[in-house]
Amino acid sequence: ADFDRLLSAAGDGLVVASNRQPYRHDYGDDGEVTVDRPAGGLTAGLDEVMRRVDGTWIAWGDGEADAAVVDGDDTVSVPPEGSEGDTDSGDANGTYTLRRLWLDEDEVQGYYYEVANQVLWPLCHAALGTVESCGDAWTDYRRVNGQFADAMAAAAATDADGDPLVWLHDYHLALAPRRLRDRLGSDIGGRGDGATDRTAGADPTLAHTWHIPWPSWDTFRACPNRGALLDGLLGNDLLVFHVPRYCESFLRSADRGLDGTAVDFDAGTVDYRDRTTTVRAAPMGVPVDRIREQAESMEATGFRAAFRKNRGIDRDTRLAVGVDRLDYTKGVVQRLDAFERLFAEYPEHRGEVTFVQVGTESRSAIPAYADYQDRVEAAVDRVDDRFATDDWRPVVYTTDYVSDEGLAGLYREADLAVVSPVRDGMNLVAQEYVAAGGDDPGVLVLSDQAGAHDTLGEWAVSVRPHDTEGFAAALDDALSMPERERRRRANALTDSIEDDDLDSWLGDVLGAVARVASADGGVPTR
Ligand code: GDG
Repeated sequence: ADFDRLLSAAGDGLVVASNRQPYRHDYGDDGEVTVDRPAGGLTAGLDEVMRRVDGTWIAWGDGEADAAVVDGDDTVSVPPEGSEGDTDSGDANGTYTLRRLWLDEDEVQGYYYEVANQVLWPLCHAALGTVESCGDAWTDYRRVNGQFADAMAAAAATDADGDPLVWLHDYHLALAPRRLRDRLGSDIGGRGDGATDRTAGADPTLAHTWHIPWPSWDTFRACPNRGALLDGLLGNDLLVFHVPRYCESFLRSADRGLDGTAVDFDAGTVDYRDRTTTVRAAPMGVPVDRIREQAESMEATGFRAAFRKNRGIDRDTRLAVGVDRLDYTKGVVQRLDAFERLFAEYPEHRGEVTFVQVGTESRSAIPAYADYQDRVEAAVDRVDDRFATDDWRPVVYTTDYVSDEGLAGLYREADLAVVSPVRDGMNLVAQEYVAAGGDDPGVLVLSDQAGAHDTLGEWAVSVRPHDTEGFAAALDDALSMPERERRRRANALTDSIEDDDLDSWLGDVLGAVARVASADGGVPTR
């Protein structure tokens, strides 16, 4: 995609805001700086875009309050100086500014753990029984969103030759767009000298991608802060979800949940205060070429052999694989129930196939997550106790971190991937599995509750995660699928993820931004 052209159509500068930072800098006792490279996927993709346009990325400086004390600065240039070996000079053409917000413990608790992850996350995944009452935490969420807005306003001012593009990410920042609009129209920073901020003349385009589902209105109306959330998000010019279903739910919520909105369902727009917000779907993709290279690397090949050896998995045993953050939305417990049913009802698979679950620890400070980890372990033990023999294990479960190459190798080694969330905005693992496939591709088993099902469902084996019996039958089908059929589906899946890869998604979002910006809030053509 021609990002440079799209970006110049969209504006002159690019400011990205996300909860997670793309790089972590750690400062050793000897003063040496070490840098964690961005993980794969979106962060790495955006990092490349940022290098091309010399923009500013604003994020929570997670985990390094000490660094702020050490160097007294919250802004670094990426790639930073003094990080020998960590900058990949091959593609590190260009630098950008990483501006970190240092949050105190109470803010992290209220903004991140309570509102973002115990209210908005379960609400948007329709897990109302898991939503906690947020009380004072709402104040922290509002304050941190205000801090993001201040930082965005300052960054937009630096880039303000024309009208910059501000691109926000996700449910941590729902109030920030409105706060930023408020800043832009007034004197910020409490200078009290009556001078308006330099950004007051600029009219940045605000785009926001929401990476998780938007729930139905009937679910969303359970949220006591629903009006404030909608008011916040309608500060954007463009709001992007993964699939049209979420756009429709958002439009319905905007129609029913906030006074003063005028919603055009056909055009996908909301008029509110003196602004039009355009709501669009753009299904996120994965960096297919990069994953394919990783799957073919020496490291991947080595990992595959070592994994079987270390975990006692016979060379002839077929593998099914699941890869998830340990989150109650991911359906890992239901998946283990389905494997238990498979081995009980279809005994011919005993001794023939092992299910490997990679479970990455996540948000463990939240009780619902700690409980979930226990439930997953209990289910693994139960299936193992029931079916394991001296030379075969039905389930291999690991919480060890696996490198990107190792993961790509594991995908290629597996005869099936089982992606069965009970609800999931998109799910990138489904696409990564297809991207890593080689000459002898496997079968994708995919929940109809994942956004990815809207784009890949036709060629996957579909499951409903709570229908244990149907799920077990689907696993049996997938394991017994004739080679011709398997290849036919794999080819179609591959075509789909190649057409809609990460670059194409970035291009789609930037293209939608350009149309919104050029129509000056009018209705874009798509
Ligand atoms: C949110 C939405 C949406 C996991 N374990 C390891 C590892 N991973 C990587 C996977 C994949 C990523 O983590 C997980 O992405 P998902 O899309 O499955 O899920 P969320 O984290 O919930 O992300 C989701 C996404 O945002 C993007 O918009 O698709 O719906 O919930 O990339 O590969 N990677 C490595 N080692 C591991 O052990 N290297």
